[in-house]
Amino acid sequence: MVKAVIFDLDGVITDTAELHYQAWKNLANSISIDFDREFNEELKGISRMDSLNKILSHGGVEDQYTEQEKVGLATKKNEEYKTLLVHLNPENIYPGIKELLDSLKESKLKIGLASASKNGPAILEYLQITDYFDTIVNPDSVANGKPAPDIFLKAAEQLGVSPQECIGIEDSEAGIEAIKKADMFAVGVGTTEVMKKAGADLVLTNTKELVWSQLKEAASVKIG
Ligand code: B16
Ligand code: MG
Repeated sequence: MVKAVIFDLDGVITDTAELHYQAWKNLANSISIDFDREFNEELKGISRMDSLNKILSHGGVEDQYTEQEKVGLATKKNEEYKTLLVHLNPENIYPGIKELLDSLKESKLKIGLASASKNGPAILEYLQITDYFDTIVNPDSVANGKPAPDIFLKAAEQLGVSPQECIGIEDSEAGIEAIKKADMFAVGVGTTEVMKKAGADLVLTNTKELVWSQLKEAASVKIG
């Protein structure tokens, strides 16, 4: 039986990818690295420091910065990102998400957040949906980021359910891989080709389609 639903944040609950894009682009351009939307796609679900390392190697300068300098660059990006986050409000919640959260609460399902973002709790506050969540995993508390299963396993542990009783919802390839490695039912929101390739059990093209009765039915084939 499904006992919990574990959400990714960026790209599933709201669109912070555009804000990450703006902040990373400014940072990259300030050190003479080109940065476009296509490259930004590769950073979805990837941690802040891993994102910076990808950007530096994209610019061919990964060996030119000390670890301390890299922390400085990541901090600079995050400071700008945080100034963009303050504009988030409940209108920025993706379609269907609030309805899904309400249905889950009514059906007494547990709700968890498994986001790679250290800004996750602040984003939930801006969106005014913190109270729906029974647990939020601190990404610093797990050894390996997505595509490793750690953050989803930690969410299940914190919720007191087994991974096999969980549905995970993700928009990134790395995230779907993480859910599958955690032995959960994976719902991918995105293009069928990409999500299927990553191993999603159910693919939806829009968050509007995240309807609890349908998720439950799809997952019951595997979870029971
Ligand atoms: P922060 P998710 C991820 O969130 C984003 O997709 C990714 O682009 C970002 O680098 C990462 O969070 C870390 O975010 O810099 O705020 O700690 O998709 O796992 O919810
Ligand atoms: Mg995401």
